[in-house]
Amino acid sequence: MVQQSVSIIRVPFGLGAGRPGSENGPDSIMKFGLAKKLQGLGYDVQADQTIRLPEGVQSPPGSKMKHVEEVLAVAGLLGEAVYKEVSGGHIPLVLGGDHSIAMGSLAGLTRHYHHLGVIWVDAHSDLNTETTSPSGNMHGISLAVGLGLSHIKLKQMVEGAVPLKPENCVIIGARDLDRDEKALIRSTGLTCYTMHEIDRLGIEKVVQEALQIAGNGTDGVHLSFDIDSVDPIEAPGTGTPVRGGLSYREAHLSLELMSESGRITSADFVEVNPLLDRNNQTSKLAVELIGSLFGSRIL
Ligand code: NNH
Ligand code: MN
Ligand code: MN
Ligand code: MN
Repeated sequence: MVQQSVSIIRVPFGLGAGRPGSENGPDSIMKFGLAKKLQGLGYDVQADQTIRLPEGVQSPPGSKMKHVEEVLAVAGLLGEAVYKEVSGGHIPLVLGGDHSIAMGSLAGLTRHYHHLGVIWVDAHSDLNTETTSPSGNMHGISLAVGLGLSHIKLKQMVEGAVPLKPENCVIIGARDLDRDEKALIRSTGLTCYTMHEIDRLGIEKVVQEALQIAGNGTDGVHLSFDIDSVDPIEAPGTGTPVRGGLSYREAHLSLELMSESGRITSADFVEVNPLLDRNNQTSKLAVELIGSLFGSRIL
């Protein structure tokens, strides 16, 4: 991290996911000591703020994609908040909520960084569009929206936001991709390190390459970390667990390497679902992993 001041933004919003509970993620993560941890690592932690769905916003029933209006309203407010923090010199740390909120982060960030690189750590690629989505869940389209591949555009959320470039976007940890997402990965040329590449190359090489790609010619690098990237043995508290994920050590090493690189300028941590958790294991893991991103080390 280049800057020393972190702005925590809680987004207790879960309507982009197929099941309830991720709206309780931010408070649960905070409860397990995130602010203290960051302060202990030497960061100035700004008083945290909460982005809430405005009252009365409700999508009409019957459309294929669910809760579009709610997602857009939250993304607009989050985008403005992220823009304000990042342009004020703070590192935005966005706590979800489901992964649809990343649209808001990307909208706010790309207004500030015109050439933003993105590292998307996820069991999924979130590259569906309203045409291809098999579920109608908005959290499955957020990276596609970021890339300008959906009818929904970042600039609808924040004026001046620009689409991401596929050559600066990297997915890490994928193991559950829909048919059209696979086709899209091939045609857009964004880089996707599935669990297969992680097994073969090792997580260290994968993350080093990812940092190169996301950092190449960019003025900022955003990490969007979906906790379902981690194996469900370690992170059971999430809405769409997929076996065969990042081990506890691989997850930590990834974030330690990103921290060491000094290139990450903002982050989302999303999809922690306390209702599905065992003994708050997943919330506690999220606090630890964020610690690694901000410089926590064993020795
Ligand atoms: N690809 C599926 C969909 O579009 C699942 C997405 N679920 C996620 N993404 N949790 O990270 O609905
Ligand atoms: Mn996701
Ligand atoms: Mn520029
Ligand atoms: Mn996911």
